[in-house]
Amino acid sequence: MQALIDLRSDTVTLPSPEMRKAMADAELGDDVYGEDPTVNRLQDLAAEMMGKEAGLFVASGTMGNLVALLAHAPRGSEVILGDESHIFHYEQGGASVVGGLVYHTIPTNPLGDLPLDKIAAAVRDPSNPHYALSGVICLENTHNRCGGTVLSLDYIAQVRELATANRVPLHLDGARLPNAAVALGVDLKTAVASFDSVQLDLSKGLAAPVGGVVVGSKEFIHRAHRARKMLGGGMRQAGTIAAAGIVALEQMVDRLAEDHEHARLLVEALIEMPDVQIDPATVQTNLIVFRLNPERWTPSQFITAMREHGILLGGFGDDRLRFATHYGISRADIDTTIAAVRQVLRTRP
Ligand code: TLP
Repeated sequence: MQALIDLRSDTVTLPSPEMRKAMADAELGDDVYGEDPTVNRLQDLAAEMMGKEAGLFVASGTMGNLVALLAHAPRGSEVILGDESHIFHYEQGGASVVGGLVYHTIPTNPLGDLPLDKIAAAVRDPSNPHYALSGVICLENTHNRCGGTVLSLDYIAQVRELATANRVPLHLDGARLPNAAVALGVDLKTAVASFDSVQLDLSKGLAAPVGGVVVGSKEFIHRAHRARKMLGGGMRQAGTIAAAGIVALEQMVDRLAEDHEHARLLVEALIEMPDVQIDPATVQTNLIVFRLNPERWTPSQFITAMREHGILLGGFGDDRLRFATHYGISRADIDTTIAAVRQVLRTRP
């Protein structure tokens, strides 16, 4: 049987041979005592690459965002974030459940940015006792549900100004920050210079098997570290997996350009096809979010038909579908996918 071409997500990536070797050879200790040299090395490397004082290894992107929100925002304060953000949609309201925080959502523009006037209006007047305090503002780069779109440095700088003027910290859900940096043609440090804290996933496009890193000031990381322990994220000999994270940061960032090129080739073919509805302006990195003519296809019919051709793709539970290109996908896989989409769409004359 032919192997499946799995375009559901970049989370399906398997570790590179270099990662497997680094994992086998990793020097280990008990990280709850702060004694795992490999975890410490990963945390220092992540902090250095993102130009922050300190880093923290976390089990997942969800845990990274949660510890960051808990570290920034006092109980009862508000998390200002987009209504299309991953934190709002897919993280089970963790900041409310665990931290007593309130989500204050703002409408998201189609390319993933939040209107500046809406952010400004969401920030509360701290002198008025009717209001909750504003605890943290969150952006997402690249933006998942908007199709892997990239926020410009200029836009981010404007949000920074607003956050500074209102003394509210600014957090980045940078699950796919490396994709954003590659698309912008800047290093990670430049891409996150405006943020107080960042959560970056090692297990998406960078292909490490598990985990992410959170970076920020020493004081912030101290609080995030306490929150991680409360959540059960003290992982003992975690160097076994952190070792792959080091390889991910050192070797896997630049190659993301290849995934972006594959996405571009795929979208160029898709826009020519009948029944496919897609705004090519949203395809800026490795994600392709699109719709099909609803009179002819439901998303689940299309997913099933593609699976019969050995190709997996995902959806958002509404009328949108998603292809994600990644480390496990070759140029030949893209050609096979294009041919399969053509064939499947032809089955409805
Ligand atoms: N995204 C996953 C699914 O949860 C949807 C995916 O396949 O795209 N922030 C962003 C922007 C994300 O896209 C994700 C994962 C996370 C955070 C959470 O990361 P994990 O899955 O490691 O908890």
